[in-house]
Amino acid sequence: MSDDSPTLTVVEEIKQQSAHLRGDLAEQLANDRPNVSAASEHLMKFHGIYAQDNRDVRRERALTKEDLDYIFMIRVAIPGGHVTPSQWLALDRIADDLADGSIRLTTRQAVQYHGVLKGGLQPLAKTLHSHLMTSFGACGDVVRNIVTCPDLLTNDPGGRLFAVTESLARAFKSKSQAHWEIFVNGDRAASATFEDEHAFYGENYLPRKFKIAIANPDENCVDVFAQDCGLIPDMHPEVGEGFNVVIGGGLGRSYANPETFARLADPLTFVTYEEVEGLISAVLETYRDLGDRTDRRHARMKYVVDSLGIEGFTREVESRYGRTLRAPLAIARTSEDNDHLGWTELYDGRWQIGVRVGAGRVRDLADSSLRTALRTIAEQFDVIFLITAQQDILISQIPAAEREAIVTILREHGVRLTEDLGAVERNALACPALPTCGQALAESERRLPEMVAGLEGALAKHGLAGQRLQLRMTGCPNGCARPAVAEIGIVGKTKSTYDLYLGGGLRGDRLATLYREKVRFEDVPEVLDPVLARWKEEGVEGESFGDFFTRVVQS
Ligand code: SRM
Ligand code: SF4
Repeated sequence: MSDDSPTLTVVEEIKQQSAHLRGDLAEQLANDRPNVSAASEHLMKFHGIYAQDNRDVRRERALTKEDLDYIFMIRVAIPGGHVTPSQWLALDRIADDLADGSIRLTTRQAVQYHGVLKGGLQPLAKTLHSHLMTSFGACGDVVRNIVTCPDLLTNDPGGRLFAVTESLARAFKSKSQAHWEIFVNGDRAASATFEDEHAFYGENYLPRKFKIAIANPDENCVDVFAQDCGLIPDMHPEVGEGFNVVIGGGLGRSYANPETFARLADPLTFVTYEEVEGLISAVLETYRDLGDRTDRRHARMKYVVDSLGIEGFTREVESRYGRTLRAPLAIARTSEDNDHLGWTELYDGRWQIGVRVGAGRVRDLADSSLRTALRTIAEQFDVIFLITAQQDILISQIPAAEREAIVTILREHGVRLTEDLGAVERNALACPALPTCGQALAESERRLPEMVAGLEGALAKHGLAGQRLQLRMTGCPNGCARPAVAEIGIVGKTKSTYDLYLGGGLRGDRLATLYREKVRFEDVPEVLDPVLARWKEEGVEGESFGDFFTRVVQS
């Protein structure tokens, strides 16, 4: 390497020297220690596993000079969030047998387990594998779980978009056999197809994660403009059915690095169904070649798009794609997002019920046993489960005659249905944050109910009870619950304070702006009070909070 070669990050070296994601993971898993080496921690992410520790006991353990309480988080990639009843039953059993008793639905339609011990990682991977699921590629510098609007999966007579979701997930899964060898089979013999493992990702994989979502053209429940690559189905007057492709979105920011920012995706091109995989390959190659491998905080594709501009980025994609990109169609302004909660009749006369899951945490509590209710439904009915990008669950393909029985099970287990939900509660999102997330600066999921109650109280005070108000809360500016595009985004700054972002919108096509810094958790409703009062007084009929804030307060 010449002297002026850029210094690559440590993670780049670890990837390169890992023999396609193997490293010394097998030895690390086999030893008696409760944790793994730092290099293995990085490699494990590609296998969908995060090394964590229970942060609630960090301090007391430090005082008594005990080791950290090491635990692992495993994320299961579930393309489109589509789960069969037998898969759900397997996921349910894992929660008790190997994790902390909960199934955590994520904002990208995946499932996470928390509190897994090192000895449980291989059994967990084996169980997933035997039910045709995997955590491989759910994290790491690869294409992440493909998100798809549930309506495109269950309300589509041809099942074409389900096929696209699955084929993109397959096409961009790393070909490395490492996960099979180390976690599933336990057999460390070198793969017979070692050469093939270089396919597509090469030795260094991508500079960072890459996110794809397929949106409903009529609404934006998947937050398509927050993705590295978004696909919006449309009909081209000359080439027929296909997708408008938007690229370069991403919401993460870092307080320590002012060069980081949230960005909405730009339109790139229109492709047919047959062309979509080739086009995404060219985009990924462009990113693979041009992404910043010297600073992981500045390595997402949005920074490449931003620095080249959309024209420059287009030329780079064209040179790898081997042809000129077709111009994108004008993207219709979608209506507000659909949370898919409550009952929907499907095209074939069957039904779907969407059930709210507070912060995506499926578990049994004293007053509501959602986990048991879903398990009972999975045992008794031939339905499909769909995890949404709002951390909720849909029970789909229900014959009309079984609707009542399913509602009875939900009610008997104390599950609150759509009609029981408060207006803020219904759509509020929160990331896991403490005690598991190593990056959390403040609480999120655990204090969401208090924040919801505070905001519902503030709405009621102004005679706005029942008005929709979209709240998203995170424990740090990485933005895992997508607060950067929310009407109200509450973002952890210090242990007890949050930055308030206002004015995103229900169509997900506008970034929220910083309204107040370092607000104490308890003070959030009070700080919002004057803006809510103005919304009541000056808002026009039917105007959402985000639209009002942008039109009146921010201007
Ligand atoms: Fe995220 C890192 C949880 C969706 C931006 N995210 C993390 C980690 C793994 C923390 C870590 O690096 O140590 C969190 C695990 C905590 C825990 O204890 O479980 C975590 N992210 C989540 C989930 C579970 C939040 C949720 O409430 O559901 C979501 C899992 C998605 C999935 O199934 O794949 C999740 N994360 C998102 C999203 C939203 C999205 O993708 O639609 C974003 C913003 C969009 C984006 O990527 O720009 C997001 N997560 C981040 C970032 C910032 C990345 C960046 O560009 O700087 C990090 C930090 C990082 O990667 O270094 C991060
Ligand atoms: Fe952790 Fe921050 Fe993501 Fe919340 S937003 S899960 S605190 S990384």
